[in-house]
Amino acid sequence: MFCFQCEQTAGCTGCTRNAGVCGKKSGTARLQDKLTGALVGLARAVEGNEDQVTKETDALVMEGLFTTITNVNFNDETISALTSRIHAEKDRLVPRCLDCASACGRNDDYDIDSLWDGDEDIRSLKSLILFGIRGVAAYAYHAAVLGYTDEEVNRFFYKALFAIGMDWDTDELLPIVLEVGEINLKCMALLDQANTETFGMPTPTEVPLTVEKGPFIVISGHDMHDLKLLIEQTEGKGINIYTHGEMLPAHAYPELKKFAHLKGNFGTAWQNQQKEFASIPAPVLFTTNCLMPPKPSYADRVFTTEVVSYPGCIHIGENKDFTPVIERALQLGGYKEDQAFTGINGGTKVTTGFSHGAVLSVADKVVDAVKSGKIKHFFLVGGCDGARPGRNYYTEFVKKTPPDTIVLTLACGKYRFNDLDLGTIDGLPRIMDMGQCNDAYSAIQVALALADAFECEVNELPLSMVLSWYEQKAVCILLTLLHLGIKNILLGPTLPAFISPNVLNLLIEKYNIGPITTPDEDMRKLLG
Ligand code: FS2
Ligand code: SF4
Repeated sequence: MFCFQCEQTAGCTGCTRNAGVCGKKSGTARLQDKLTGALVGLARAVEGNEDQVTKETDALVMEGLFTTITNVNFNDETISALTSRIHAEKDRLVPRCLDCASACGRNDDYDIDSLWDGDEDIRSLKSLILFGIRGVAAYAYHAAVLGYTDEEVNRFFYKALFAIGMDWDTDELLPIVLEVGEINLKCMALLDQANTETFGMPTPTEVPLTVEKGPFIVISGHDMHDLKLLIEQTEGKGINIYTHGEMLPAHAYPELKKFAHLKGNFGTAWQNQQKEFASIPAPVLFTTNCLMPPKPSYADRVFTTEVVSYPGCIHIGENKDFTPVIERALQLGGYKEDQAFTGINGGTKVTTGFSHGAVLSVADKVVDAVKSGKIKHFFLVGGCDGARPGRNYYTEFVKKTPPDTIVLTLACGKYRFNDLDLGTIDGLPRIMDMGQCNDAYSAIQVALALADAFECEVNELPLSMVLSWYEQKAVCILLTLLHLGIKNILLGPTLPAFISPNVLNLLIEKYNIGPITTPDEDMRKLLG
């Protein structure tokens, strides 16, 4: 196997043995490569047959890309079945290829090994495209579930997949890399619209970390629609719902928070799940990544839905009947007494919901605080969490931010510091959680609004971005920031293995992107 798509890749170079660091087996990795090769084949078949593309074709591409994101699908059976569906769709588009006597190979699947074994700069650029569109596809998938799609986003998937299969050089691939960022901005806007029109504009909300006595279900991942369905199906059944990981921001949406049995948040970021789920008397439902291979101590309490799948775990299918999860919750019964859990810094509650709507509603206050010198600097400390040592950098960095600065955050990396009480500035909390990784859209909106208020470029604002990455959604978000021309981003805990030295130099020259160093040194540099 060869896989180097995530931050924890073996030796910071690539997972090559019998299994990846994430637990993905070599056979599964090969099937995921085949699936990706089939998607490139489908994109080839679409070329010239655009009028034959249907909603089902688009949905298949989104599902195929999303399935191969880190910590989503470990199930050979479902991956193979999906590949067969992609092949069947290709056969529908180019039926004559099947029985052609002199096959030209024009619509063949792509052999991903030729990418992994190819020139390192081409491999780097194509990896940025491939991993980036995997991230975009996840966001497009969540929006589509709520009935929101964007033709331009869908069309781009075929363009990008087609490019991956071509023998193109740096000059041809680089614009497509940046286009991934541009399209992702559109896609995050689409998902923001889908979430806010469906569930209302998030407002700042305090979320307790205590789990109350009685039956409960923990729901993880990013899919708000699944959460809504689970809340509705558990109403009046004496079962409480607790969010986990990236589901935490759900508490801030009016149409979700109105349910009294959506009680609080359980646990911290994804990499702690094997420890945190080991002894809870409740089932856990995964709607998306990040799923780790469940330990025997709790594997029979793990349920999956949508593209998430793990061999042996019960999967809730398209009918969305959560009865098996509900029955398990009632059978396990929950805690006998309330359990007071804390965040990793000892805090008993966290706050979320500082969406662009919430922050921009007090934009005057923010602008005044900057003008009067009460706020000297903004930091966006956001992104994914992970298991690699050194990620406590982000906790230390936030603790060292001066009292006249604001920390905006998003995604699961915030669990390193979101239970800290850093106080307020003129009533504005010093830590503002803007939501999930896709709510980077909110951070971008706020940055653009500030630039507008101060009549300057985003790069001229007293704003620094200190980002943490892990999986492929972070890749597309980073590409969006680069597409917007944002400079001086600090990235950690390590730089992606798939960025070759030449591509890195290019990013440094154009965007001055750099690795994190130490909290003290970076703070000095950023405030310097
Ligand atoms: Fe965190 Fe995992 Fe949000 Fe990522 S829970 S690393 O999927 O997309 O962030
Ligand atoms: Fe390794 Fe990450 Fe790929 Fe898993 S997803 S095999 S950990 S590089």
